[in-house]
Amino acid sequence: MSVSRGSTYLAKYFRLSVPIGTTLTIDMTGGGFDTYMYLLRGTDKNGVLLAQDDDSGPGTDSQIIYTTQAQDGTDFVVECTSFAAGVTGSFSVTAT
Ligand SMILES: [Ca+2]
Repeated sequence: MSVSRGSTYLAKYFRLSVPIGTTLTIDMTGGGFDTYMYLLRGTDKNGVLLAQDDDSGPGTDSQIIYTTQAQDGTDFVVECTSFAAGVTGSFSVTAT
């Protein structure tokens, strides 16, 4: 379930660890559903929200570009979820 969007939303969480000052480009590509994505700082799904995105990628896909700041530390969590409740499907996520 999604901490950010509610219990009726699919959510998958991925941890990242990157140096301070890294510009992250995170793309979530939906397999036929409208994606939504959050970037949190911290080591779990209860981290502090840094950014969120609905449709900045192609179509209804999500993209977040974020440069990590000193106060963010080095640990981040990406929450991959859906725009609409009750949606399930496969997706791919990349961080570069
Ligand atoms: Ca979307």
